[in-house]
Order: sequence, then C-alpha cells, then structure tokens
Amino acid sequence: MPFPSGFLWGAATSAYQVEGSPLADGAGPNIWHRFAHEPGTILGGATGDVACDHYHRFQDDVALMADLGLGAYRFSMAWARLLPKGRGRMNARGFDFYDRLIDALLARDLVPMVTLYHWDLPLGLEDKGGWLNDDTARWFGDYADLAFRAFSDRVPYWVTINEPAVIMEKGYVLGVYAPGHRNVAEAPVVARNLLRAHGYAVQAYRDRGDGAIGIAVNLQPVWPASDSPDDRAAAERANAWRNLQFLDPILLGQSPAELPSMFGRDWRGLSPEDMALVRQPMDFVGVNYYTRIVVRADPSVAPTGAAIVPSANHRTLVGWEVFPSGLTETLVALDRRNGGVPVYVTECGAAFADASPSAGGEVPDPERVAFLRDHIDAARLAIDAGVDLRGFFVWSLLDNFEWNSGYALPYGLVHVDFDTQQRTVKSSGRFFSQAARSNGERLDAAAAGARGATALPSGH
Ligand code: IFM
Repeated sequence: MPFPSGFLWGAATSAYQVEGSPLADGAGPNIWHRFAHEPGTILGGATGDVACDHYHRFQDDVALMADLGLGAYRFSMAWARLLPKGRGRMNARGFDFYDRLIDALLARDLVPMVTLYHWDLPLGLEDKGGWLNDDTARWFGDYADLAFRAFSDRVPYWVTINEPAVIMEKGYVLGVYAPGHRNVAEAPVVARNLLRAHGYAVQAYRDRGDGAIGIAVNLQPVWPASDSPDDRAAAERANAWRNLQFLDPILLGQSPAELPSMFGRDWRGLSPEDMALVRQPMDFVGVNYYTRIVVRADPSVAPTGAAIVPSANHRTLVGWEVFPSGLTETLVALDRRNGGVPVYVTECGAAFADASPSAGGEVPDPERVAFLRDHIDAARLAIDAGVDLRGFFVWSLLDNFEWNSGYALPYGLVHVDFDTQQRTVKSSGRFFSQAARSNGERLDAAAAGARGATALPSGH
C-alpha cells in the first residue's frame, strides 16, 4: 500500500552540523562555535568550521536531493547569521544566504521545512545568560518574527525549536553539549524559557504566516527494566522528564505531575499567563525518533532517579538499540494522548560504521538500509492505526558534525569525504530515493535493489 497522497519524503540537516563558515559574511559567533573551540569538548578536536561546506555547496546538495527524487528538505537557520548578536542589527548577507537556499529548493520542487533553532544560540545572548535569562524567550520571538517576514512567503513549514529536552539535559545538566553547564537546578529554568520561546514564535507566526508551524521533540518509549513498583515508577518519571515535559504544556496546557517532586525547591513551573502563551493551537508535532530506553530505579541519577540499562540487542554505533516498533508505539501514544494531532517524523536515522566509497563509487550500508526500511514500515503501521502522519525525514542528508562526537558518527544517506568534500550516495540513499519515488510502496524490493544491500539484517 502506498502512503497517503501528499506524504512528504525528505532529509534533514542543521546549520552548525553542515554549513561550515559559521562566521562568514558578517555572521556572529554562536555557543557551538565557542564550545567546539574549547580544548577537550569534542572528539578529535573537531569543529563545525568547515563541516560539509554546505554554505558554499548548497546548490549541488539541492541538485543531489532533486536527483534522488526527494520531496522536501528540513534545514535550520543560524540565528547569528541573521542577527549577529541575537538581537538588534540585522545582517543582510545572512538573509541573502537563506533566500538563495530557499529559492534553489523551490526551483527543484523541494518543499522547505525550516527549523528556527537547532542549538546554535548567538553568543551575544549567551553572554546575557542564554536560556537562563527570561528575556531570551522574547528575543527568540523577535528573531522568529523577522524570519517569518523574510521567508514565510516561500516556506510552508516551520519548526520552532529542535529537541528542547536535549538542549536542557545535555547542555545544562550533563554539560556535554554547548553551553556546557553541569547544574541540574538550571533544567527547569531552561525548560520554561524554551517553552516560552516556542510560544512567542507561534504567536508571531499567527500574525505573519499562513503555513504550518510546530515543534520537533525527540521521543522514545520508556520501558521499565522489570515489573517492580520501583522500576515502573522510575519509567514514569523518565517519561515525564524526556517525553512529556515539553509536549504536555504545549498540547494539553499542563506540566507532568512528576516534575515538581523531582526538583523540590528548584522547580520553576509556568505561570498561568506563560501557560496560555505556550499552549496555542499547533499545526503539527515533529517527532525525532531513534530508539527506546529501558530504565531501572537508581536514586543516584538526578533528577529522574532512573538509570538507562544498556541494551544487549542490535545497536547503532552510538549504542542506541535498533527498535523500529518503538516508532509505531510512540506515534500511536502521541496521537491518543493529544486527540489526533498531525505529525511529521522530522528525524529518523542511524549511525553505522560505513565503508569508504569503492573505486566504482559505491558505499554499501546494508544496516542503514534495513533500519530505514523497518522504520518506514513502522510508520506505516501507525498510519494504519489512525495516526495522521504526513511525512518522514531521514536524519541525515549528509554525514556531518555530530556534536561532541565530531565526525565519528556518520548518519548520512550521502557519504562525505571531509578531506575533499566529495559526496557519494550510499545504498541507503538509493533505497530512500526508491521509497520516495514510489510513495513507500514495495520497500522490500527497493531495499533488495539498493546496490550492496544483498545481505540485509532481518526485520524486527
Ligand atoms: O545529529 C542529531 C541532531 O542534531 C538532533 N537529533 C539527533 C541527531 C543524531 O544524534
């Protein structure tokens, strides 16, 4: 069976991970630029200074997507390219870059989906407190308003913030992502301000744009390691912290009940006024799906008291369990909890140890082909169960800068040689091309036909 007509088949990237030249043409520095240049933060001392050089090669990358038959491209705008200090003076050359990218996409019939914030806060705002400063939420709304004015005549889909839970946890609790704080008490403040920022952007959009706006959340089913009451309660807390903390205020107008007791005196909830700002009608939810987690009770893990149990099953290079049925479970749960909200899978993909391109220009990546086939099948099952799923974006179009792992985790449908910037389409790129062209029909045949995909791991 094909997917519903109009289903969007796309690939996703983000500015700091692919563009390179973060300071070019008047752009201001951002927190990832500073973080990556601090010794010891990124594997191998890597930075996003060059990355995939998408800033200069976007025309070729757009042509490549068109040749693959993709229908849409999800990318993010670097706030500090448009507003070098995050607020105040605008940078015309930054606007010009995204104008040219959008026009190139439209010229090749690729639908743009723009993320306003994929983690690269302008340093000018970080120096005023970043997401710990309540004003940052308003400044984000002002930046969003400028972006809508400049681009919403040509961009039909907008994502306010990518993965707020990751910003909060990895950036402020664990300190492994920019800005590198390690203070669990900051988490509720950051969460509150990210939610308010989302609200200001949606508010601005209703005045300016007539397309669709949503948020992209990373969701994972949380399973208790055992049936014991302690493990089950730990799973509830981890689910509240990771999955519901951002969704429930936006879609239901309430915060999960588990959160205040996790934080005690450090809890900072949303005031009724802020909740009204945050809970505004949404056009869609973007779901970034990679894995499930299994947890057991462990009081030493702040703030959830839930420790992740490493999986013994098939895993990706980063150690995440390959668990396609978790995508169906996630989409159905989201649908049932929120009354049939429209959904896009805004990211799904896997890092595996790819071979280098052969002399004939082949990159066989059978594990990724199988991963995508099984996850697209899982998405189809969700549609069969009544979920209003409207698109599927692979993370990622290109191998790219994978944050603190540098260039060690390839996710691309397209291999990038970072010495030469040569792009080579992988077997998974050919597979996904077939999936897109056939609107999801005959995935097994497409998988078998992708060169080098003869020894596919079996489905899950
Ligand atoms: O590379 C990231 C992306 O920036 C956000 N979602 C998860 C991806 C893989 O870790």
